[in-house]
Amino acid sequence: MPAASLTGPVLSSGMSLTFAVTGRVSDFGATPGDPPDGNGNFFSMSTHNGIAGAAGIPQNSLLGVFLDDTEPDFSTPPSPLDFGVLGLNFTSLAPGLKQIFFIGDGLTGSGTGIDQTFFVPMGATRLSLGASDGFQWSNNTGSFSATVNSIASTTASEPSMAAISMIVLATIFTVETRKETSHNA
Ligand SMILES: [Ca+2]
Ligand SMILES: [Ca+2]
Repeated sequence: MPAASLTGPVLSSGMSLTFAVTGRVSDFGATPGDPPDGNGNFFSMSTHNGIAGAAGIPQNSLLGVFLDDTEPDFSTPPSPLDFGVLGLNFTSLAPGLKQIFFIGDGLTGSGTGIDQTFFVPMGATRLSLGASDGFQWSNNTGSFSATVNSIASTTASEPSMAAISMIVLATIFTVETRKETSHNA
């Protein structure tokens, strides 16, 4: 179960998102010490309830998943993303519906680098965020706070080298994510 969600008309296909994430968590009830990029340990999440897990996920990192309006387990899950292959420092990522993806601190580095761009998949109406945990969903402490910036793409009215321009909307969403739930319970 996700810890925080964005829903409604704030999401649309062709939009991209960036994230600014702060906070620290612990997956075993200790003083929260792990930042949004995780703690350097990695694991794989299995697929549950129609939502694809993911491989190469940092323990205690911030993750997301896009959903449409349908119940996820009513359709076949997609293939899991493998962040051991994709890496964590990508400049952009285009996750599909129902594919859990790594967000971390939203920067190409850890606490440094440039904003990573996440493309909203076709049909997405919901974005859920949560921490990856490591084991046992009931013993987590701390929180992440994510500010989500949406960027709408518009097609230029005449052909040009820059057919797609990006416009930053004024809309900024702030969501709290708590470590009380996880995707691998
Ligand atoms: Ca835990
Ligand atoms: Ca990062």
